[in-house]
Amino acid sequence: MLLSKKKSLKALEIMLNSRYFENSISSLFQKKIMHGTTHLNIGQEACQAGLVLNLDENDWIVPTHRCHGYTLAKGSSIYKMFSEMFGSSHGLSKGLGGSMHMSDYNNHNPGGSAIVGSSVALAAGIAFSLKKNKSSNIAVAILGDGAISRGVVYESMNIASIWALPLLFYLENNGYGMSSNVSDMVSGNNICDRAKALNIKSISVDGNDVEKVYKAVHYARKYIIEEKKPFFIELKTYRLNGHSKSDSCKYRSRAEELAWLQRCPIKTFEKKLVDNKIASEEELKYISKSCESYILKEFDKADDVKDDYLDVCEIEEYVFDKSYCFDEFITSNTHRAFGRESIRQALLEEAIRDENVVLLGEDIGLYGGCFNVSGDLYKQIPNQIFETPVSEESFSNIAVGASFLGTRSIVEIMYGDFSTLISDALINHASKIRFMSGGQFNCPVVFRLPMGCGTGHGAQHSQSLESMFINVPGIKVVAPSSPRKAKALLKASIRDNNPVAFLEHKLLYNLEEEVGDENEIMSLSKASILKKGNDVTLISYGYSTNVCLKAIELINESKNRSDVVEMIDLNTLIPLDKNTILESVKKTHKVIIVHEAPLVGGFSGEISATICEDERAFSSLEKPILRLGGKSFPIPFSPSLERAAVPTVIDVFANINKVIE
Ligand SMILES: Cc1ncc(C[n+]2csc(CCOP(=O)(O)OP(=O)(O)O)c2C)c(N)n1
Repeated sequence: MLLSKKKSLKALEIMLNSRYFENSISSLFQKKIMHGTTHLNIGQEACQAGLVLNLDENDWIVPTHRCHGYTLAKGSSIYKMFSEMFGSSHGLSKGLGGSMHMSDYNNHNPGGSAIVGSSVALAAGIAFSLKKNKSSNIAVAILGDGAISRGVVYESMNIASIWALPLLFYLENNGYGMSSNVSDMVSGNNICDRAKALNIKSISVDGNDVEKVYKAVHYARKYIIEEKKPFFIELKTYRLNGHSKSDSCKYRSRAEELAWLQRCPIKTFEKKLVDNKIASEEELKYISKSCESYILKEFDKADDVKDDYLDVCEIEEYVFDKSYCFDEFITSNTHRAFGRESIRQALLEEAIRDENVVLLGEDIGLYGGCFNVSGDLYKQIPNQIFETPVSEESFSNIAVGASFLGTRSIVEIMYGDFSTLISDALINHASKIRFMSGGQFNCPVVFRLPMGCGTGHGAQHSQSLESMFINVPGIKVVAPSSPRKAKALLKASIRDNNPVAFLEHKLLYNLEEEVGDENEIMSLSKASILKKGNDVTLISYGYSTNVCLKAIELINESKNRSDVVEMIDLNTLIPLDKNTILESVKKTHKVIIVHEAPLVGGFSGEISATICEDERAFSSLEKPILRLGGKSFPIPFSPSLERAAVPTVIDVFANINKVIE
């Protein structure tokens, strides 16, 4: 025997608790007492016990959708786990997460990711924070054999390797994805070769033998800490149940299932304990009985309060964290700066103010960033700048994972068009971790997204993609219109505890104006009235505000008046300052909304609905709302066509005239 009696019995207890918990979940689903779906890990318990027995309580794990056993083994309350399965407010995630998202901050577990493979990047983010904080702990990225086909897994393995992160890749090869056999889906015979190719040491181990698993993890953890490098373990195992509650397993034979049943990690370990005279059969029966009755007792406690749900009106609190407050401060102490400089100033000032602030992105070091925004920051804050490989999906999720330990990343995405590649981080993880964890985790990450056309970069480098984010609860969307606002709003975004999509129009970088000093900071919930007027309200955001301001100059000249147009610059799309819009509309009775993003599905639709839904604003309208937006074709390369793709000064001027006539 490799393990002492004490450790052996502890391993057995962990495995039995996991098995009894899963058995009761399975029967509750069969009796239709629980709703939704669940992924059981019956048969894979040795992987959980062998891992957790080696972990320090401050080591982190990021499980997958098949997360119960790890959550339980890491020390979470079984009563709270049952409660979470019921969706009750007593659950680990207050009933907001469910079977796949059992978060437990105190046990260093953010909960599983239901996006296969993404748990790996989140765990790499945690490992990144551990390393940055000079911690001696490790993170464990749990994944399945199905996940090994995801690109984000390789991106993360590569980053973990080049950054030497304290990360254990823990791959449970249970033979199948959902129904697909690993041999049909994964090329080559040896999964570990993939780690080897990325210069990560690896071993493959019998995942049904808890002692062998223990030994492998023991070695791996020591290696990660002493050699300061990641490690990869493949565990060969089998899930005895179907993929989820509704799987009849028609893709595998009963003979195969029976053969693996003979290798049940609990039964084989019990036999070994008896054969080696470590424990008697009576002793084992007693342990098994006490685990079973413990699980039942926890279930009964949860069952008593299973109908205690959060109220719908309480839920909002879990979407955005509102605890960090700062007062807006507009200074009279200003200096001239271009947009790229003002953003750089915000980055530097916030990084100096808070050592948790870090910058992540491609070529943001010596090169200075694609648009020379980071410039020579690499000299001023060398320990807070991290140049990444071209791996958007991974490093954006790394920023999310890092935020669980308090790191506040500002992620530079070279072109906002690559938002498509960070949508997993932003839409599936950053926006939801606070919610799915019942408020235990926040995600203070700013994604800087250079958007917009006018620079001749063609259709894949010129889009305005804000509509991708505004429809996702949990993301703030900020769109500055000028260098001064870019600085003050970026500072506020960095200090905010929520994920922010920060839309920087590329044409802002070359605008120059007076910019505030390090104390200036703007609220993330207030629009600005840039010009007071009486005849029409013009609403815009981002660079389009500048187009509108030029059109207003033309109107003022042609009418010889300066109070025709009331110009509202939104500053933030989410949250939206509805009040400023509605009050202005009630005064002017006419509205034009302008943006560069395509009109169809554009934010102007939301603003229009906001006005129409307010009885007083709607009834005060004297003309239909007029919307100007991008055309329904991709941004063309040809300069004149590029100009024609989005609203121009002349378009806005002509439409103001039309509306006020
Ligand atoms: C990105 C993504 N694609 C597809 C799915 C649907 N899905 C859920 S589990 C699963 C199989 C995962 O297999 P594996 O990684 O081996 O984990 P296991 O279920 O065997 O534990 C799939 C395809 C998903 N959740 N996420």
